[in-house]
Amino acid sequence: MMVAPITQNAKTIRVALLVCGTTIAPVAENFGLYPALFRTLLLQGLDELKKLKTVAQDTDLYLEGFDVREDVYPEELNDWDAIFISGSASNAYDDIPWINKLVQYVKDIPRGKGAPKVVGICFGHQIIGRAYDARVGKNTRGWELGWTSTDLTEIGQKFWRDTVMRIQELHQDIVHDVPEGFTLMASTSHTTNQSMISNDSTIVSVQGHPEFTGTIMKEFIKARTANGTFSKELSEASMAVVDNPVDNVKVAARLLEFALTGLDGGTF
Ligand SMILES: *[C@@H]1O[C@H](CO)[C@@H](O)[C@H](O)[C@H]1NC(C)=O
Ligand SMILES: *[C@@H]1O[C@H](CO)[C@@H](O)[C@H](O)[C@H]1NC(C)=O
Ligand SMILES: CC(=O)N[C@H]1CO[C@H](CO)[C@@H](O)[C@@H]1O
Repeated sequence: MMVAPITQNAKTIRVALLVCGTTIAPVAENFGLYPALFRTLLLQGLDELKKLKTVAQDTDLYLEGFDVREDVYPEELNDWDAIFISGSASNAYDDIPWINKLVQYVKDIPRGKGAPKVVGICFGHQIIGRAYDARVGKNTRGWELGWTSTDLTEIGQKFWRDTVMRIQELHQDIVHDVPEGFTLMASTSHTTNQSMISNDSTIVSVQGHPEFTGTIMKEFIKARTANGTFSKELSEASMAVVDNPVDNVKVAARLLEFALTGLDGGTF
């Protein structure tokens, strides 16, 4: 693990990624593990913010992964602009030590000025749900898989600056409630709670995977169809639309902007 070269340089956006799982071999070989996927995504988001002139042209991104399954966490929370929580093949509701510790860690992250923003992706979204006392569990509708257009709520439209969020999905677990003090931002008919924001604008979560492209998604579909996780029908239906356009870069840009300002900055 690299040591964080944290500087006082305000032009570096600092993201600590809590790594909760691994990608599958064909994805790891070609695109890397979660830190590499998130670095690629957020760098694209940063380029978008530069194009929009939301950030200075010499703004940089520093992202470091912390393997929370091995009990590795950032040392100093205030070193970071945002704490991202990754996806995982584990169940967010399982009563096992590393997951229980992660839930407690998320609960304990301070929520004031100067504290890092918190961003949960897929499993990370569910960990945030659990940390704030929502019920988390399996969806009776089964897997939501591949390219999906999620409908944005009024607050979601303001935050994500669109009417839909098109994103790759890979989950059967869901957050059953919107926790108290949070607002729903996106829904599908399969999964109501696709994205949430805390009312104090310090925590945002997304059920889908902005770090997955269609190419990456295809590898997951192939591997998990081969091992019997996905039926042939589900696999074929997902493969048919897997290359549809997604909003990954826009989502990344908004998450970085959120990391820098949240609502206090008036950019909501
Ligand atoms: C959070 O915001 C939502 C939407 O604005 C509101 O319905 C809800 O009552 C708020 N919750 C709390 C605890 O303030
Ligand atoms: C199928 O593979 C995935 C990893 O791609 C793994 O998480 C899952 O447990 C496997 N399922 C079965 C039934 O082997
Ligand atoms: C507030 C809200 O929309 N809650 C929903 C979250 O998702 C579950 C399961 O899909 C719904 O039953 C809740 O109504």
